[in-house]
Amino acid sequence: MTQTNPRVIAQPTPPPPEIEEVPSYRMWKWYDYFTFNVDHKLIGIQYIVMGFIFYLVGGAMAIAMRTELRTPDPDFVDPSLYNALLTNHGTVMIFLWVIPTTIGGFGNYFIPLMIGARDMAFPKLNALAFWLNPPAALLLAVSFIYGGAQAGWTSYPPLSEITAPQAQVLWVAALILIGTSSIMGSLNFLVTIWKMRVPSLPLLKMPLFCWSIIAAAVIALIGTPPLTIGLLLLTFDILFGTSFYKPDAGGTVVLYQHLFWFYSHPAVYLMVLPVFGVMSEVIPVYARKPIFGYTAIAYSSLAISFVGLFVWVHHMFTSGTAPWMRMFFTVSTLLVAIPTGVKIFSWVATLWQGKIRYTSAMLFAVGLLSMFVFGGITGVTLAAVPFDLHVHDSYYIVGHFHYVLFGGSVFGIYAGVYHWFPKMTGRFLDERLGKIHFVMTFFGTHLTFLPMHNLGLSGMPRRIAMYDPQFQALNQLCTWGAYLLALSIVPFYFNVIYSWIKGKRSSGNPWNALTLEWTTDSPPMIENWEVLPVVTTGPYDYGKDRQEEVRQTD
Ligand code: HEM
Ligand SMILES: [Cu+2]
Repeated sequence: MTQTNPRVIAQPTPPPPEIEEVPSYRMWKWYDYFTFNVDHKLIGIQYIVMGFIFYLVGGAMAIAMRTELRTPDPDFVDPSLYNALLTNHGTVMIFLWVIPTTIGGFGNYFIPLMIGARDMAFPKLNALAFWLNPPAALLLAVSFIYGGAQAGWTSYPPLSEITAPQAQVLWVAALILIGTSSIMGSLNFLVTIWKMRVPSLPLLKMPLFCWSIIAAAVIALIGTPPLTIGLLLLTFDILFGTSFYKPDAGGTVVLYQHLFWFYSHPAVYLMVLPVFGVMSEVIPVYARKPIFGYTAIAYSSLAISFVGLFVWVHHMFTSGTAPWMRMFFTVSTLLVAIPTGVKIFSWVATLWQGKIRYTSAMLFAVGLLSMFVFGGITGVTLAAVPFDLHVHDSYYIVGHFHYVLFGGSVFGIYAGVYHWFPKMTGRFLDERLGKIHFVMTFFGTHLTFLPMHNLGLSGMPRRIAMYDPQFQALNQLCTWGAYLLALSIVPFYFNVIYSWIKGKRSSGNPWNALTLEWTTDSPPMIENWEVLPVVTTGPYDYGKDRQEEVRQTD
């Protein structure tokens, strides 16, 4: 096992030499990935591969919607199929692509490696949590036999109680399975990080990715149960004739909105916090500089998850919410911008005067920075009640959340894959294809989602398959952008599959990085280390003249 010599770290790292040696230790076979296996690395790969399959499914639904929206009339799919595509596009992209890939995938693969552990605290629970997802996906697929859930990914009653009830109940069952998986995973992460760090790794020396996973796990643990209750009450209304959400029988639809958004707004932080963690792992490595404001970044993750639990009513400013409540949630929503800003400025300060190497991972990280600032600023505009009343349920909203979800989470996932692929597979991705992928994705994202803001400001509502002809030109621009995004994944998926089999072999630490996952081989042996490491340096001490180095003891 090669140990990195930190003294050479100050210079931009030359491309790693070609290595020929094939790892001699036992490794999982391809068929192991289809089994109930408790190894955290294998489970991590199961989540990532599942995520990238559902990215294709959610993306195909998006392309079908955009093809429909090329013209003002419903001439590609009929309106009820459009409703089903819309509902399941949002559901699949959030619950079967971004959340499982970031937390389930990167979290499972790298948390134990980053803290010097051989596995997660509860390996069997870990495997079970993964295997709750494929049946959930199956339920969503079966729901299309009944026309598919039709009421949007928010599934507000009364619409969700009167349209496609069988499909709606299957949709609910799928979300409850995924929610249970998320609760199990969060418990596992918190106990693992708290109890299984090597003794030489205090909390405030952990890689920042660990802090982002802690923050995300807390959100999932607090937010998921209310969502589950809200969905169960919806099912009771549909199946057993109760009236929790039936105003004419004493119920109230606003109750559902509160239970739904108490989870679903913090859920957006479930989707960005892990990629914020990826940002803090990627930027110092390719800027060759210590991260700026380690402690501030660590605590800002916790601050985002704490304040983020008190903003959900900003989705309900048009639901007859009392003025005092609007005011409270306007202020709390604006407050979230502060810890987010702390991260953004710290990353910019880290880049400042760095010896930056624009690898594909770094390009996506810097791309995320610009996309997220844009999406974040439009988010701040929506916290202002007078403005929100005008653009609520318009394409301005659709443009806003795609900048933070696509420009944020998806860009972050790409950065993580380019950065960690050599560690997970022992081979490099092709950087030329990576750069082509980045350019197509960067311009495709702007072309697809920027015009949506204008459409919304001009009054185009969301969730409709037919619209006023005045909106056609900008819709066509969005559709061409979506086609470019669809095309952009070709060099990426080809690169991943080809490189996984035939890519240049990587050493244990091709980027000369300092966090613990890079002290293992690539890919790591099943037990991760022969002997557990002892940490003697900070995770991002690049450029610092350091005598110490990571050494082995038993
Ligand atoms: C691949 C590129 C994507 C394209 C072209 C795309 C396109 C769209 C369009 C056109 C709509 C609005 C449909 C309407 O209101 O009538 C929509 C809705 C939505 N999208 Fe995407 N999207 C993409 C990626 C994503 C990603 C990565 C996420 C999340 C992680 C996401 C989450 C959502 C959600 C939650 C909705 C709202 C669904 C609803 O109204 O119930 N999308 N998307
Ligand atoms: Cu929100």
